[in-house]
Amino acid sequence: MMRELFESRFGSSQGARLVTAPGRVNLIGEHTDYNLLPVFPMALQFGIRILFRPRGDASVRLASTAPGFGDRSFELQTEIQPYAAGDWGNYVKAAAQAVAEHWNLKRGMDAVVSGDLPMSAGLSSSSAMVVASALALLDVDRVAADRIELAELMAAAEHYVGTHGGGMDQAICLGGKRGHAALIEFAPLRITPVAVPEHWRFLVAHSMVKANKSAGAREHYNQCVADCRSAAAIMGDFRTLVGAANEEDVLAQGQARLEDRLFHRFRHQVSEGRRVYLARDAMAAGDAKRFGSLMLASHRSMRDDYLISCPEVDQLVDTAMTSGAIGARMTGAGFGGFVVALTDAANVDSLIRRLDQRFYAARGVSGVMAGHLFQVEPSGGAAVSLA
Ligand code: NG1
Repeated sequence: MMRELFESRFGSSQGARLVTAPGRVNLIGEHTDYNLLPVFPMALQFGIRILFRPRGDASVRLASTAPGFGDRSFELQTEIQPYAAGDWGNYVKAAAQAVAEHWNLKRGMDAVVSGDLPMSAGLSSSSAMVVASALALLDVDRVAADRIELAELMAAAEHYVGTHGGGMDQAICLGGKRGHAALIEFAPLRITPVAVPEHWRFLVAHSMVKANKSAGAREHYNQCVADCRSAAAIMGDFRTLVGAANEEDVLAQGQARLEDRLFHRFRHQVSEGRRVYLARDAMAAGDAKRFGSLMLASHRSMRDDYLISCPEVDQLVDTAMTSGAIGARMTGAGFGGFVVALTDAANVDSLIRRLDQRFYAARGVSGVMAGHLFQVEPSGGAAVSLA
């Protein structure tokens, strides 16, 4: 399908190359990355693929296999004007502008973009697109970029689309390791793989509420970032506070000094930052029960303190728990999107069946058939290969 589309638009695909960039599921540590607090995601077996062939000039010509994603074309340069907000081509432009500026790249490409990742659902389709585009353009000019440097650059580059996000998605997309989750810490960026125990299984289930980050959810997201900046201006660096010996003292000080809304934002940050390290330890020790209870505590914190959940997501988390999950929580930016649930190999089929019966059947769909409910596997990071 990609090759046919390529040939119909751009002629022969001989010598074309393929870049694959995975989406991710964040296991714990939500909305913490933009405060430079740690996160704990894993790369997925699904993602974005770009079939590309270098051009002799600076044009970037794009086609997509996704219905409704029309062709796009622009020139590679250090100041690229964005398309209208929400346009898919902006994710390619975001990467193009950054790599053109940083590595002084001047050669464009013909490219077909394809993906098997649900969009706008908290599985990071956007960053997979940005990272894939950057790797393709770097490959065109045979630049071998350092992955940590590229992850940091792409995190900043994605602000081009209007979301003031942190650096989790680009880091795990570039630094994922098969069979592993990763503890990601920031400033400086560090990616530490942690093996997922062999019998642990993660499922993702969509709430059927679309979290459209290019529209209304973007303002909510940016508001969270702005609130944290305000809280940090009063309380100081969150990293120091998460590392402080006595969490209760830190929270009592926060309560005394912050107005109510900021205090709730602050409490989520401080407690979530700690939970990430505790969850890393639980996974390293193979303690699924502990990991699951940290996931649940994270969900409550997002629901009650950070106010980024919604009734459908809460119901899905509850349904997962009453259907045999060891832990469950919303994952990603929130305001809808996916829930991630932990179970073990012996129970994965019954959890899928029950979620289908108890959550999706009531909404008139089969979660599995509709692509709302599936198992995710810890996968490797983005790569370029011969097509
Ligand atoms: P998703 O779930 O892909 O919208 C966003 C941010 C992350 C992080 C999470 C919440 C971007 C590109 N991604 O991810 O940095 O803050 O929300 O934990 O903005």
